[in-house]
Amino acid sequence: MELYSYFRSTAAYRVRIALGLKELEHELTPVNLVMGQQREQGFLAENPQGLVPALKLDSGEVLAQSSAILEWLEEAHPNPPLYPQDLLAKTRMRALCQHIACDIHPLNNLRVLRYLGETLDLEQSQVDNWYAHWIHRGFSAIEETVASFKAGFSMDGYPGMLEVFLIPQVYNAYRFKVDLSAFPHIVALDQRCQTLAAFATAHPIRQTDTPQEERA
Ligand SMILES: N[C@@H](CCC(=O)N[C@@H](CS)C(=O)NCC(=O)O)C(=O)O
Repeated sequence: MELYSYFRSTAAYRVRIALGLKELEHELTPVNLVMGQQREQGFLAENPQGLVPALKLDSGEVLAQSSAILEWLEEAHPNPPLYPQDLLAKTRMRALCQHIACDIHPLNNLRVLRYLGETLDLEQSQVDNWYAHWIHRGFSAIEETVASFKAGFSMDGYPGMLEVFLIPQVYNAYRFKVDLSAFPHIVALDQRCQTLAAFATAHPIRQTDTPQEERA
């Protein structure tokens, strides 16, 4: 498999983590979003949505949208499972994942922040406040669930789909210097995840396209 990725993309980071948790062999093809490679013909021919991630399967088919890719990975490669077996628990975890993917990430996406600054002419401090506001609103709805994991993870003894979605959003919150002191359980879960190979390998500071100055 070939994953079209960008080191800093939180949506691509999700898929990198899941590929690692499932120990699936793959190659990474960087798409430089700052240089606009996502809008070049070569990439658009693979993914007309012009966004990363995209996953090219061994059959040559290309899948778009991180949530759809993650559902495919879960069904095509069920071990280890990243959702609980119990239908109610599974649906609850899906709801938290969608909360991150649909109600936090799109509001704080780089193209939205750029539009606020460049088109609507907001000051940088206003854009930063926007970013922090949606992180605080979003993480407030998750903190209590994460507290219930105590020193563990969303699955029985290991991370599941919730961590796949949440940890990249935590990385991005740190990147934008959001104060996360109101979310001690999310911060602690992030620290536990970073000790695991799948998360450490997928981290934006360790990608082939990570610029030298941002490397670990
Ligand atoms: N809902 C999409 C979001 C993908 C997305 O927004 N990707 C960003 C990077 S995190 C991107 O490719 N941005 C390029 C652009 O906006 O031109 C997903 O989950 O895959």
